[in-house]
Amino acid sequence: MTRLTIRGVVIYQGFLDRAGQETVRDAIGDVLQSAPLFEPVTPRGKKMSVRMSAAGQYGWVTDRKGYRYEPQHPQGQAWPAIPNCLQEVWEQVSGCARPPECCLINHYAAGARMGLHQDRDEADFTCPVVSVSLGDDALFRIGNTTRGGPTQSVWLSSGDVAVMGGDARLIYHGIDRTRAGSSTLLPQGGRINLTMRVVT
Ligand code: MD6
Ligand code: FE
Repeated sequence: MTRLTIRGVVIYQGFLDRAGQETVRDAIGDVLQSAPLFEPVTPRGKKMSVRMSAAGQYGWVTDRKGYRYEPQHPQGQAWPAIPNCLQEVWEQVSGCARPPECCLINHYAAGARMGLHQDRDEADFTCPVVSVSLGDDALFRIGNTTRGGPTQSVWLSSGDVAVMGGDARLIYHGIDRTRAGSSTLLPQGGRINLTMRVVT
């Protein structure tokens, strides 16, 4: 495992070995059986290129009504619990005494991307956001705590964990592109990114 810090974002490359990645992949497969991926729409009505779902007490959703956390899937059911294997990752890297209340699931098919954004819909910024990457490699762009200015990019691979906390908690970041076919973890290909957060 290699640990690097870019602009305060701590990246553990190879945090999960193949068996650990398979455990998380299978647990998320179970979550998606009861909370299927959906196509989020921005408040301005633009379809996002990722599909989303969530686990935990809250899921992050977006539609014409805005960005927010909701205790239920758009179909009306409660979100499934956050799998233990992911809670363990949180305990190992977050340095936060509180457990995660949301594990957001982002699925990237070939060509999907995520524009530069801040994660700022949570009430308590003293807890970090912890991300786990599965499947295809993705080019992660890290900017500044205000919009604009220079950015730095790093490839995230399957099994990598990124922690955005402290002074980096509100940094702008996004995914420019993925490398289709770079991983054999997901049978249908693509990439899954899991981000755990304390919401309240
Ligand atoms: C992604 N990640 O890797 C998008 N947010 O697909 C995020 O938006 C993110 O990696 C907060 C903290 C870490 C992240
Ligand atoms: Fe984010």
